[in-house]
Amino acid sequence: MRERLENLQQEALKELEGSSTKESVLQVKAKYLGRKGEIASLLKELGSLPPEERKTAGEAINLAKNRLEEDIEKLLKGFEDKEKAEKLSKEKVDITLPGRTISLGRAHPVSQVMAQIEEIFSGLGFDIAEGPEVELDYYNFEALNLPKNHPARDMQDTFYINDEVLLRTHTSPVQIRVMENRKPPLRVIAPGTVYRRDSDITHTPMFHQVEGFMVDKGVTFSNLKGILTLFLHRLFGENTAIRFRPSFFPFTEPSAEIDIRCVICKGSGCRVCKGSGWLEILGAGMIHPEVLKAVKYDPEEYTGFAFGLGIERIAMLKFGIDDLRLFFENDLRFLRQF
Ligand code: 2U9
Repeated sequence: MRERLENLQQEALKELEGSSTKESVLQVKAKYLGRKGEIASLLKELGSLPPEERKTAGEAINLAKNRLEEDIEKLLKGFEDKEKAEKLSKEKVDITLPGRTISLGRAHPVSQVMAQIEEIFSGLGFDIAEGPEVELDYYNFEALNLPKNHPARDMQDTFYINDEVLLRTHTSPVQIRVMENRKPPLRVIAPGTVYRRDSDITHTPMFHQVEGFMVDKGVTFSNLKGILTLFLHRLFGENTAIRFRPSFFPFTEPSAEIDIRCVICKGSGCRVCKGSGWLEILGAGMIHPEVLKAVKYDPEEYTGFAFGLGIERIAMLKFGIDDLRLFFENDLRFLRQF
């Protein structure tokens, strides 16, 4: 037994010396120290020795086992340290390199104007409401006093998904949904993206609007004038001259268009205001009784005004931008200016 143990130890050491990889050391480990390995089978044979020899033989085997384990662990640790050192040297970073600068973004001019308009109306007690961009024909047209055969529903202007579903052409459907779900008094604005089949120098198929309305008992055209004058003064400056002109919209009666004195030429006439000295900024009017009926409000009890404006147009005037397409080209040289 002693001789076999010594041979086994020598053999194991020789095999370890010849092991140049972690895998081959692990193979040696399994061969000698594994559950069915050489040492284990020697230990099993202890039972067949005379009882007086068992103790010393057992101690010798355990001693050999421990030495072998130590040798193997030392070798394995060596391989692991080497692997780690190789990995670290590959991952070395040059801490003297300058760091990457964080480039700061900013809000798109359309978003900036939108935020400013929201702030003004929030200050006047208006809530902000949102709704789906893919809308039902009913909310986009029917409930707004635009029945199926109405000329203002011109098919050319609307992206239809099917007979009843479309991309909203204005944010008015948001306001219909609000009125369906809430009772007056109501003061709400609906900012958002809208879609029209229009594309030329002054029109893009997607643009942004803010619409708003106020409904209560006894709301009059004076309230409309007061709120919208205050709004335009806050947006364009207290000294901006404003005029109201009669107009027509199917969803308001009476209706008006509201102009401000041209911000470019201050009224003397230029290319932007087409020589008139005035810029059309807002559409508005008293909400049509048919619209109030559609949301089950009694037009004898409640009245209200509504208005709408295009954000890109306001942004162009505020920032002096002369080409609508610049908003949608994502050119950083343009966007960094605001
Ligand atoms: C409800 C009832 C009435 C919203 C209104 C306008 C007039 C208007 C245009 C301005 C430029 C749209 O972006 S634009 O092309 N809007 O002139 N909008 S009154 O009237 C409503 C809205 C909702 C329930």
